[in-house]
Amino acid sequence: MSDKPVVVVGRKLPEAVEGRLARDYRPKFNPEDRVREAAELIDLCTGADAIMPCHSEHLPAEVIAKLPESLKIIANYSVGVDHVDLAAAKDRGIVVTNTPDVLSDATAEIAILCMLGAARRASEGNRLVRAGQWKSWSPAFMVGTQVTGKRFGVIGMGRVGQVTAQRARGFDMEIHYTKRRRLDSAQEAGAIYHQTVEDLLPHCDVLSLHCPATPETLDLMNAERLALLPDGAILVNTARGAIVDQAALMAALRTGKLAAAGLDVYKDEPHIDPAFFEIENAFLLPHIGSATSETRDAMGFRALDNLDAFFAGGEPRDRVA
Ligand code: 8YV
Repeated sequence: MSDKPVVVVGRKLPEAVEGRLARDYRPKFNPEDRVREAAELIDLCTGADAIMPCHSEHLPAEVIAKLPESLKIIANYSVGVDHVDLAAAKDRGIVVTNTPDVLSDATAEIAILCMLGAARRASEGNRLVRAGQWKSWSPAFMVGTQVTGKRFGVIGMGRVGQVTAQRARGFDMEIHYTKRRRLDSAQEAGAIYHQTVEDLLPHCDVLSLHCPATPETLDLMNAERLALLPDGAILVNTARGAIVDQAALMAALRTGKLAAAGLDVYKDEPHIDPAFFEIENAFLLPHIGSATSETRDAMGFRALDNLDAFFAGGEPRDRVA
């Protein structure tokens, strides 16, 4: 009988990642890539030492309470950890890790795509062409918002926020941000700091969200805060759907208070509110912020590095609980 730790693997992972899992652990893979509900997940964890979930596997307190005594670590294949009740894990002495840094570039690319897709009406244009409905051209045709030289605001100037701001500088945008603790001047790289979200919002021609979903940030962008943005602003969300009050966002898009929104994340994914489908000035992507082959591999290796460190008796680099 091998004494390699048993790892429940949440979803189908890249070949190289599954290869390393098979070499160093006794993995319980998910070849069909099904999203497992709580009862099945708990059942699978019987006798397991670790679980490597994605954000699609939900581990609230009631699930964590039913995990077996043998389970010692939740090594997330994600940077966001809002699908795990960290306090409940901590209470049970279960270590939790995530995969920061490795997905910052890929997510920043999607944030810029969302900004440009929203600003330049990419959904509308794409739909029109594909439907064979592009019949004429005129100077007034599909006029959008130019972002070059405008103000780019960031809520949550962490790893992804900083990389995204750097990419926005490529469009000569002036960077504004808010964060609980101000960055040092090297990290700020000329970005203008605002102490509160309310102070920041009037300065954002484009607002990009990069803060985690926590009870404090639930519906952070509500009707009152959306109203503080300049008329015709653009909202970009590649962080978590929970941060935005979707009804308020849709209202702001319908009235034209916001010129457009570029969204990669939603509440209750993948069952997004169908009201979005009718809103022309929303550029919508299906949570693909980190979906590149390089990044998927890197996320798996980072999660495995955390598992390796833990089972070698050390402290995993990315411990969050
Ligand atoms: C991932 C993400 O695709 O890592 C995160 O927090 O939101 C995504 O980019 C997903 O979470 C993988 O589990």
